[in-house]
Amino acid sequence: SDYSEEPLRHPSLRINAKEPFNAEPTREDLISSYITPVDFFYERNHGPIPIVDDINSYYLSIGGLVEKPKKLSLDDIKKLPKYNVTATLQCAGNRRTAMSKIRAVRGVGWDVATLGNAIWGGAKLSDLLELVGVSHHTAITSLGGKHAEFTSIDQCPEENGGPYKASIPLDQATNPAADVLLAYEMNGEVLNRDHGYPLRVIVPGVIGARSVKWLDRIDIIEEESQGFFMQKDYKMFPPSVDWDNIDWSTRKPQMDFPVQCAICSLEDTNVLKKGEVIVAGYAVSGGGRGIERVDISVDGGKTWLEASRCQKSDVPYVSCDVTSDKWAWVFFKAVVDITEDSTIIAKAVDSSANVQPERVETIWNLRGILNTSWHRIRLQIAP
Ligand code: MTE
Ligand code: MO
Repeated sequence: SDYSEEPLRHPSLRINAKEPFNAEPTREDLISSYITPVDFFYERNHGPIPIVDDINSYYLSIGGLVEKPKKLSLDDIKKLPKYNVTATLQCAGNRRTAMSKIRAVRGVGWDVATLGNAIWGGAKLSDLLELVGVSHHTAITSLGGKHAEFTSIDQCPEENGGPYKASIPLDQATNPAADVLLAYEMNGEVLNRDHGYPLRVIVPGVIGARSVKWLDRIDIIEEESQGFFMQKDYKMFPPSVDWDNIDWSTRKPQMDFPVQCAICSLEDTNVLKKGEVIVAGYAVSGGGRGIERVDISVDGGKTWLEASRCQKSDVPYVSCDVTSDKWAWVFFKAVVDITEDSTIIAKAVDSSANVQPERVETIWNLRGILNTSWHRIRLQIAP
């Protein structure tokens, strides 16, 4: 694979793997604004970043089990109604490093910042599918299609050098309310190469792995995509399954993200003076479920207080209303008084009253995905 023409990246990103390039911002940078600047937005790649240098020869093909297959230029896609959707994209591997401390897992190590919140600008997939005769009333096409498969133009070793692929159910793909986007803008700017130029899919509320970058084609297919990342990766296994007894076919590809939160104003271990400490971070759930509550404990879980929550503010440390960005994270904040060595915990509850698992041991899985256990950090009082 050729990594000689990778884009320049912001020097403050923490690089977890160079080739392919995988990096996340610092905790502090992550919560410095509600809308994550493109420079601080994590990157998860499985191969070199493709180059599309002649946009006039770029076409998106839509085919498979449709009656009217089509090839569209970027201009054609831009003629469809444009939507701006604020959505948090989170890698299923977020917080993997902490899970790997229980028992080794396979995968790139990540701290708690493998996510970001952007304003994605583009066309709705539901509008595009109307153009090929697939509407929301036909959750199955006349030719028997039940899933929309996205294929990129990159090359991944896991796909034997072929392109990255993923699929979502047709019912979600054709539903305007699901807000699945073909995005050509990120935070009002042209989508950059790292994040999928010229066109990527954004599937709000779902693990990042389904939001295919550098989109080449969309196919309506009968079964879910048989690609590596759908069938042999990004599935949640129980702690009893290991590499010598794994049967990938027994589990479904992970789609919705469970409820998650992490403290970003502190590191996992801290030495501080006695006094006021700011406990702030993000909370987010999948499937469009909002965050109902964030609980903080400063005594290892004996007693709890409720943090204030905030959306839409560029000043994360000021309490404000949680408004209606249903696909986006909320920031939380609590100011606590620390007089002795402490374990601080944060845990969130979503709008369906889903809670986070207390201990990472109970959700350990061999690929180290979906570590949504209570986030605990250690605070030591400086002598
Ligand atoms: N799309 C392609 N074509 N190739 C990839 O390697 N990685 C996926 C997804 N889409 C990937 C991809 C994964 S696992 C994640 S978490 C997100 O893209 C990351 O998107 P980002 O790099 O823009 O943050
Ligand atoms: Mo990911």
